[in-house]
Amino acid sequence: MKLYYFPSPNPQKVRFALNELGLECETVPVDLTKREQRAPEFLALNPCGRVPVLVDGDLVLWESHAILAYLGEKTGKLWPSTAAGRADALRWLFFLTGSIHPHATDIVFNRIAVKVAGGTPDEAAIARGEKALPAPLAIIDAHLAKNKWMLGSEFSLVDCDYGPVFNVVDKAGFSFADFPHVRAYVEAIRGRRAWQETPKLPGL
Ligand SMILES: N[C@@H](CCC(=O)N[C@@H](CS)C(=O)NCC(=O)O)C(=O)O
Repeated sequence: MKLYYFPSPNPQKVRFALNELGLECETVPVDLTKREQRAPEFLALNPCGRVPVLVDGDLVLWESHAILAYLGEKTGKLWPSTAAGRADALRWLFFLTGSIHPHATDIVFNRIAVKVAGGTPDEAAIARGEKALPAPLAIIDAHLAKNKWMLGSEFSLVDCDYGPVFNVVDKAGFSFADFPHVRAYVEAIRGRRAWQETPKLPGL
């Protein structure tokens, strides 16, 4: 397998998952600061011009959540074995996409990505993100009050999804003071060797 990678949250989800699963995978760097994601060869793999992209034989797959689901189905590890369990996993992946990512991105993009890639922070977007993120985070906090990991007592690929996002939201200065279970979860993610071995940008 090959993973087209930059050390930002969406590709980190996949690298973290590959590390947890112990799968061999070549990393192909795509430097977003040099706009390598817009190169014609890369756009031929992902017309959206975004990382991650996983290539496994004839399969060329983009969208981090599809890749996580694929790795779970392919290996049968860190992924539920029942239809109801898999639906639960997908529910949390969709929840991250639809209800958390837009607000997290407003904060993280404007506090971190613009510094890395060059640009001017949109302060109104940061304020919007800070206002909107607490509602979905409260749902996750209540869930984590009763569950050690996103799918219950066992670590799963869904945690490979949430971990990198909450890590960078924290690094972007969003306060988890009102979300103690999310706070503890971020520290538990950071304690995992597979996460420690996932490449990161300096200070993130
Ligand atoms: N929904 C996509 C989002 C991928 C994404 O936004 N990746 C960012 C890095 S974290 C990227 O490649 N940005 C480059 C760009 O938008 O030009 C996924 O989950 O894979």
